[in-house]
Amino acid sequence: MDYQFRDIEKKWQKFWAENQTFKVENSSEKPKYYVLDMFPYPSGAGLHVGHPLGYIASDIFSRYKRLKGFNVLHPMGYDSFGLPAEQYAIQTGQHPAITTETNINRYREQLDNLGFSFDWSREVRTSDPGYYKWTQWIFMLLFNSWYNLESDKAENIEELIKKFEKSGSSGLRAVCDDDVESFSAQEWNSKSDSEKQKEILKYRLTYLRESTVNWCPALGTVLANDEVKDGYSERGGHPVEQKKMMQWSMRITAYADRLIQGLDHIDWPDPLKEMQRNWIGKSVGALVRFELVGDAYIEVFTTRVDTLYGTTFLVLAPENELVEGLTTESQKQEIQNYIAQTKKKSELDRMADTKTVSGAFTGSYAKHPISGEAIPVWIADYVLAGYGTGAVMAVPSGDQRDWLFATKFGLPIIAISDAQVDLDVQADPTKEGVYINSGIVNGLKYKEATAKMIAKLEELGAGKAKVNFRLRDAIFGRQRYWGEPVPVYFKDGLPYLIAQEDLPLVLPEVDKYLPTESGEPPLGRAENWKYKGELEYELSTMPGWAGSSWYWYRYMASQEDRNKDGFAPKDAISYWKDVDLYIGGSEHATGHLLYSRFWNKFLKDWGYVVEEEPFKKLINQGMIQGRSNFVYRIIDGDGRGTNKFVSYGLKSDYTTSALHVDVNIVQNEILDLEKFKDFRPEFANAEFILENGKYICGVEVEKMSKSKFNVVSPDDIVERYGADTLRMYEMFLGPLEQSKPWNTNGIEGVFKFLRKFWKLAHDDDFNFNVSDDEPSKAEYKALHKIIRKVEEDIERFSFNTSVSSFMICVNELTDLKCNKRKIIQDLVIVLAPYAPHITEELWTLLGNAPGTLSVANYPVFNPEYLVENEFSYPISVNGKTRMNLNISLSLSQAEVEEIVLSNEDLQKYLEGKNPKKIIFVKNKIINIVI
Ligand code: ANZ
Repeated sequence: MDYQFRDIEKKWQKFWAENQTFKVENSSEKPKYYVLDMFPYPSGAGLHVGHPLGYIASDIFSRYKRLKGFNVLHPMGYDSFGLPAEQYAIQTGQHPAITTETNINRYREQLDNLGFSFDWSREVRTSDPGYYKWTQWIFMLLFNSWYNLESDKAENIEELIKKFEKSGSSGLRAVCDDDVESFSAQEWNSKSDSEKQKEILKYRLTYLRESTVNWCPALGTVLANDEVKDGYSERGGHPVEQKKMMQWSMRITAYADRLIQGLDHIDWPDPLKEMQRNWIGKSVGALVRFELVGDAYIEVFTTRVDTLYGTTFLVLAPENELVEGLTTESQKQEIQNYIAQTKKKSELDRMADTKTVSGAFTGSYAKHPISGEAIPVWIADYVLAGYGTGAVMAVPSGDQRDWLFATKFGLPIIAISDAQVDLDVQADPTKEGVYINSGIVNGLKYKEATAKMIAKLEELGAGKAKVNFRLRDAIFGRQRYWGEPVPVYFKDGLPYLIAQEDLPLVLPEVDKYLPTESGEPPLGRAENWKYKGELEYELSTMPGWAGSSWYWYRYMASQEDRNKDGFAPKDAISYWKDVDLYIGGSEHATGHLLYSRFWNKFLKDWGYVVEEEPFKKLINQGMIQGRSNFVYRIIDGDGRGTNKFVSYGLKSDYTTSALHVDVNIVQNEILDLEKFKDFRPEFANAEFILENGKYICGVEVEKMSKSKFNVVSPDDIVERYGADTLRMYEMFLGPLEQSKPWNTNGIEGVFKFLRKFWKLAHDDDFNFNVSDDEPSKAEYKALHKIIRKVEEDIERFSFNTSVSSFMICVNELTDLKCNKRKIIQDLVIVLAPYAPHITEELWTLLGNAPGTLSVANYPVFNPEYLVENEFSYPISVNGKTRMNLNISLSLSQAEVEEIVLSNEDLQKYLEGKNPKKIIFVKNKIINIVI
């Protein structure tokens, strides 16, 4: 039989599903390996060819690991709470659960078509009450926890209460709100219950507090910082404003240091780690107090306490509480005007603007803590209310914005470094010079000056060392319907947890998915929805990141013991421990990937999980961009579109406007005119100016999106060429991490390769035909080359390079007319991770039991088949070994040099230079001197 991919693929997909081939156990003699994909939000549009890229890579890796003798957990599920289903519900009235179910079914069908080896029995859906029961449970655990800086971990809130009862707040080192009280045990014990609750709330790891939030009126909800881009919502592009609201927050800042430290122990892409480091933004500096009249003072956070003598004014954020009291009568109007003006700007605008400064003088002065000089106090919007103390000591000779400000308002500028000759240019005393005009630190260098200044401030009680983080506590509430209800009710205005037995707190039915008339979230519409029939529930729901911050643990529970011990069975957690390989998009760098690490550390503190970091290795797959096609409509003299189109090569003779055309009716840039007329019926009678009888379309690379008509569905490709071809082709497009445009033009090549592979084991009449003869040396060589190559490639996640090697191998074997069982059987195993269907079919044709291919043994590479004419040379550049290359011993020095110098991986070490000399010792070493 010829290669009947449709029948073969359907047959095996059915077999795998019926036999639960990829169902995995939570215990095994084999070592464990956990491969995780970022689970999708099931959108209405279904999958396009870009979505499965990461899934294909992770599936290849999972299948490969099974062949290598690992017990592999490779699950899939759905992040199924979210805005689109809710927006659709608002428009149509259809319950988001129904939309979600439909979309999930479509996703599942599409995923099944691609032959993934997921253990579907472990599927999770974040919107399923059986799942979100545990999301709510984790929320409750956070509510019942506080962060003890002494033990550097989260602890039971009961322990804190015991401490209060025994010794009050003295000696306590906790992460908490700024406004916590100090009290003795006696004072604590005499507080009323609600007074106690109020105080404890300031310590809980999830708490309710008035905070400034990103409010998006058009979406009717609060957005997280990473969901806002340049003052607009990432979804939908609606304006976002700053608003104060009572909000649930998560004290992620308690984990700031551990989140930074943990990055050193995980194998993630460096740019991604750097993004997290910047987002957390650790700053080592000091707090310094500038006294005002009476007991009052302004406290600033500075990373440059060494520049204290260069301080010529203080600047407060316009929102700083001290502003009102500091403003003198004569400055009142000016300050009010300025505050009104800054209200319009978002925090992002304020941070982004480094060129212009504006501000106003309060009329008051503060006292320099060491020199005692009077320092004027200003307000300006370049100082942010939510960072540090919301106040800065301005050092115009050290900081660019302070300098701009001083210049604009005629404030003094004091040089503080002897290297600072020209005051227009900020000299950096950390790098050069010694201090001048700086009292106690004159003549010192940066390090000593910083230490001396802090010591002096401590002595005076006017300051201390302080580490600050840019990271803020994470807002944990949305005024929307389609999310997890927060398991909290209110009594006397204070929040309390519902009882654990009452979990899950199920989403109530509502008549509409909109806020109530009085502006309450949609849950406010639910009728008779009260705790114990009388107490008000919290009406906001959890944010999108709640359900995805722990889902990889839920997969550890096999279907049978889903609710054995809690969110996942203890023995399963101690067996699977963490995710060995996580593949997903880089857009989650500071959202999902940070929140997940936070919850993981928290669960670890409680002993519910065993590893400090959840994802050992992470790879970001690149985006598959769309390849858009265009037709060119001729514009007449009045600028109006005519009913005429000109082919790409002739368009320069006309004025034209480019229109997107559905890429599915274009092949090799040639437009199918009949289909075009169906696609745009308004042009059914259009005239086409052709070149060589054809209409050629223009091409551009853009984001893949419906509106650009460049979406390629995997279903169409699978229908035409099969899933095995699609899988290999997606890998063939280029390195996994790189973004690349989709281009169907090369897919035939991959399809032909698979046919050729099929043909190896079949005669000219397509009868299955393999020989039991002993293979020749050349045949063994071809096989062992590919065994080694694929192993090396997969181990370093270089999937694209394997595909071309497979092609070379099959060509070699075809030339050798090889149909030897021993060769084909091993080749089938090596190719199985990439093309699982065709290989399963051949595996059974070879006489093996159906379904056993997935647990076959990966063939062992035997270097003897390659030795006689190859040597693995260590390649050095300027004496430093950079890599090993296998090179035939029969080649001349010139040929060897050519191979070495054209090696892609070596280029970065050559730094674009022409080698001065190449030292070549046959059978030993190659050293390149640059
Ligand atoms: C004096 C100084 C002198 C500063 C100098 C810098 C250079 P990072 O590294 O981001 O933590 N700052 C403090 N709080 C601020 C706020 N709420 N809004 C805007 N700026 C603020 O930066 C800390 C530095 O940023 C602090 O050190 C402070 O200015 C400023 F030559 O103090 B510096």
